[in-house]
Amino acid sequence: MIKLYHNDMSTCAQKVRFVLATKGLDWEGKLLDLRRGDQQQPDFLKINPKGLVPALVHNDHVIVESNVIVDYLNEAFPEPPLLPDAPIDRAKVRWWIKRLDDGLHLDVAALSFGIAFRHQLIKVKGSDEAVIEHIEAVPDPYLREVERQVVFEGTESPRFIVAVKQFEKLIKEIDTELQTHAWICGDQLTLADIAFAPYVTRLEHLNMQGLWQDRLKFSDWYQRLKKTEGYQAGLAEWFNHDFLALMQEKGKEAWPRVVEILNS
Ligand SMILES: N[C@@H](CCC(=O)N[C@@H](CS)C(=O)NCC(=O)O)C(=O)O
Repeated sequence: MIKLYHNDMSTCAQKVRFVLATKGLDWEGKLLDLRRGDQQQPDFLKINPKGLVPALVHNDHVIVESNVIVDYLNEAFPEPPLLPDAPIDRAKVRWWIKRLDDGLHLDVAALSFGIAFRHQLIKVKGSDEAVIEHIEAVPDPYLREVERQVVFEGTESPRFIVAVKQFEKLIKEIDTELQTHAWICGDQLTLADIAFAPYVTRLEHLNMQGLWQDRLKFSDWYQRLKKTEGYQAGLAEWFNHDFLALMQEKGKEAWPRVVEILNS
């Protein structure tokens, strides 16, 4: 039995659900409300001391870190393969995915909180003191620091500016790859495409699709990705419409500031 501790809109959980669906696996889910702080409760901290979703339990083994989880699923359930055959091509996939852990994941948190989730957190918690208490309780020091910076300073935060620039660069690089092959690492859909799908989706939800309006190969890749069964079952079916409405509204307000950053 596979059990997944997850959240409907978490990018890392979306990635894992995309893989589970692509492999046609049955799984049982435990949904955590991240604004309420379910991930900071003692029972969950026993599963993932970092207080982060997703966490996967398979045959009584706990596996955390979404990129480790998808690699594990690909090895434990080989069909269809989501890594290429040649070692050099597998290395390329891993290099792309590593970039998420090297910074892009925190960049998307900076964008999401800086534009939209800050408003949700302030509303749910009711006071600045309660927001600070929530942030101070985030066990992961890197995420805690990002939240601390962007929740109060929003799109003016230096951390937000870095994140916009990093995604502009990433989209250009993926578009360059796609000039010569259909998917990021060749002519086969791999874990690299799946890993980036939730991040591009988050940008779209935050009304930042202008970042790729002139990047035709990138736009085409994203449209093809969205049509896959894995995307539909792993992402689209879980979209939380309250979150989408908030992200759209706040994303539209923030777009002029994003353009200002891109032109600076
Ligand atoms: N490196 C981790 C990152 C996981 C992560 O940051 N999860 C977020 C949701 S996408 C979370 O649980 N956040 C909890 C919080 O904001 O307190 C992974 O790839 O699994």
